[in-house]
Amino acid sequence: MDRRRFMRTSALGVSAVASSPVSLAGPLQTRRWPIIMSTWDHGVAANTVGFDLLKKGRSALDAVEKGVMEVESDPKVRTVGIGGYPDREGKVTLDACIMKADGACGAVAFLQDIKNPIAVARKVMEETPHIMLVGQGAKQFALQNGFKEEELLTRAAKKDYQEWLKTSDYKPLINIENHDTISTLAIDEKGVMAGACTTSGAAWKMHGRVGDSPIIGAGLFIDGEVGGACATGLGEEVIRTAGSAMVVEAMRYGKTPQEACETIVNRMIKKQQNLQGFQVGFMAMDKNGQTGAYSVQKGFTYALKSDTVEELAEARYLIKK
Ligand code: SD4
Repeated sequence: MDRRRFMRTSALGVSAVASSPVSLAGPLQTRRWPIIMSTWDHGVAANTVGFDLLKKGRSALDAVEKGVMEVESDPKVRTVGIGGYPDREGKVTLDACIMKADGACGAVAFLQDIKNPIAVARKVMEETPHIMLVGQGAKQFALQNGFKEEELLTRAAKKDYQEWLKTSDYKPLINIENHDTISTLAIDEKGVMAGACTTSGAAWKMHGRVGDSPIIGAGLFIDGEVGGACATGLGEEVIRTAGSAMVVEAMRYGKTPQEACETIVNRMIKKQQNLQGFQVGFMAMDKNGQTGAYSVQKGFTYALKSDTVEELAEARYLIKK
């Protein structure tokens, strides 16, 4: 296995036996939490913020929300939040969702001018009878809830857009460099899991296009009885296979998180024969904090942080050239 690691890395060990009455983990399972895991290299920044909150006794929900907000708010990250690549009309449109172990969830899609879509998604979950708000309605809801309207197309993103306009070359297949959604899964001190997923979506997409990231069951799925999973990469393929929900189902029926990610990538590949440049990665965590990750192509990295492990690793992958 190809694994790139840095910082302090040590093996996950038996640290305690789950005994909390509110824990969703079985009483005899090995406790591996608090733990947090995020997609891609920028997952390190999300984990730093999120793990700090977990250690202060805050909920997994707070940890995943605040963790990914760190990345949404960083204009240097070109695939999430402010500074994200725009669509073919030069508009930055954002998608995000958040989910708790008990099935509560919220999402926003095609949201413009608001840099932290994940916080709006949480508000949708907590303050409305709905799960998803989109476009103008999502923006109106955000403004009513105190979010600030901001220009999300930074100077750097505008420059790239103008460069892109010269050819306007749009391929719906993924370019591995321009798709780096942040998804985060965490289990808090009480053994409760939550997840978050947020993105500016595919660069140069059609105006109005929404990918998998805000769709519960596609970009993210959490079931406290089993665990959680999230996706990154070409959203159309993830939606087609109900990706994250299927990874969780595979765990429900006995697969480890690693096996579950591999099973669903393999299933996806059976349906989609055009593998040129097409990347999807899944990341999974079971309710005990065991983790796994797998992608179609080389290059999908994820960051993991707990009391005993802090690493940035490259996931195993299917297509060996
Ligand atoms: C999308 N899945 O909009 C997102 C993009 C992505 O890593 O994940 N990038 O299709």
